[in-house]
Amino acid sequence: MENVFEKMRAARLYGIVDLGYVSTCELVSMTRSLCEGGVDLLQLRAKGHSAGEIETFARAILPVTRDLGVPLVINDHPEVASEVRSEGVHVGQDDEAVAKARALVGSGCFVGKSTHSLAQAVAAGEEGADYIGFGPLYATGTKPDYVPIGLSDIGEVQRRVSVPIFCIGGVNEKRLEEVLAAGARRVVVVSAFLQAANVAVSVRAFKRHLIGADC
Ligand code: TZP
Ligand code: MG
Repeated sequence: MENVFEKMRAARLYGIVDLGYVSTCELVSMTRSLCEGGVDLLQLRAKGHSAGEIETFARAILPVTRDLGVPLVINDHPEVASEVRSEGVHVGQDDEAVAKARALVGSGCFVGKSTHSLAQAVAAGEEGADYIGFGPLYATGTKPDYVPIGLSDIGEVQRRVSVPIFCIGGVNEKRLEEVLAAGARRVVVVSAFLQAANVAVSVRAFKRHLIGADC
């Protein structure tokens, strides 16, 4: 894959194959649908599964993500990212610090961090994250214990944080217009894609809307 850091920086649409919504039997086909639909980055999120299981899942989907040229990001587990040589790893506020994750994955793997407020976003930028997730913007069943932060800080985060900012949490095609109007440029979508009747069609339509907003 060409320079994965450049691919990550160019990414606008970040999908997550989340085992809260997808059975292990569907993992590979769902990965294919998301990638064929047009996600620019794909995260493997498997809460409640062991590192060994996540490594197995990652090895199952890597041939698909590589074939379709989509960087794969492993959530929560830098040691798994290192083992399978994924293109990226993602850590949360309660996971390894960015420097520790980077030491585990090496310099060829980008490191993203979840943030849930303007202060956390600024701190993650200073900590050296290669990108940040910012949200949840809206209440979401994918992260039910988190208070939504709304749209009002998106513009300020864009001004104060220089790394790519992926807005996340309850984003769907109906809300896309207002998320973009609030200043977002990059978004993450989980349940709206994973619960769609036709995943690839849904991703393709969303991407057209997202990119079309540039014109
Ligand atoms: N981090 C902040 S919100 C969220 C994560 C992982 C879940 C986003 O999922 P959805 O289904 O797109 O609201
Ligand atoms: Mg985490």
